Amino acid sequence: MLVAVSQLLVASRWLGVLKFRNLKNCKEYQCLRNQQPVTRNQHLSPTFAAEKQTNGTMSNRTFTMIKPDAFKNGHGGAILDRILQEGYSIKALKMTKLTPEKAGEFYAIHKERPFFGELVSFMCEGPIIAAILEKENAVEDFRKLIGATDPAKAEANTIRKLYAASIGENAVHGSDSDENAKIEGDFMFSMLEQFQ
Ligand code: RTP
Ligand code: MG
Repeated sequence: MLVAVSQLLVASRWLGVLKFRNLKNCKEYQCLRNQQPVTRNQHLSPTFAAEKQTNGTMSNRTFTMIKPDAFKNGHGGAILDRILQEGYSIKALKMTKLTPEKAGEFYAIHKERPFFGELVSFMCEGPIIAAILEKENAVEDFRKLIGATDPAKAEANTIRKLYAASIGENAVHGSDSDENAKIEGDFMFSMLEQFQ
């Protein structure tokens, strides 16, 4: 009896040392169960979250997708390679395929535009590669790196100039603000898939 009690005490001490947590109380677990993205700040310590806010915007991260045209034409590897060469580090990465619902939600800002239907069906045509990228001044620099929406107007050596065929099928997406970079990254990646 005494032996059993002492074993129980030892086991409970180890559980304490290992900081076992009840999975159901874990935000990441609840987020995955509910299939809802959780904003990064919900996971930050209060001090760190405050620092991020007082620093103003989180200008060191952007979100990108290598669109179905570039993927289908075999440019995914070259585009990722170029992104790394330009000094971005990858903080989240996945190959996936959008549903019309998800593509429509992602580009909801354009829902009144005449090209919306075409855009949604193009984005669901095949696999995409989604990524969160980090570098100083990431959003603005990445927009320069991809070039103008219409590849015919894009500067030489930009990703769209090199790999895109038309204004509709233009190889890559890049977030247009720090705020949208965070929203889009959280839309595509759970917190468990985003790295520091
Ligand atoms: P993105 O959001 O994909 O990075 O592109 P963007 O900011 O350069 O351009 P945006 O105005 O946000 O348009 C979103 C995407 O819609 C398609 N589009 N088609 N047919 C057209 O006139 C037209 N205009 C835009 C493109 O795929 C564009 O990237
Ligand atoms: Mg845009």
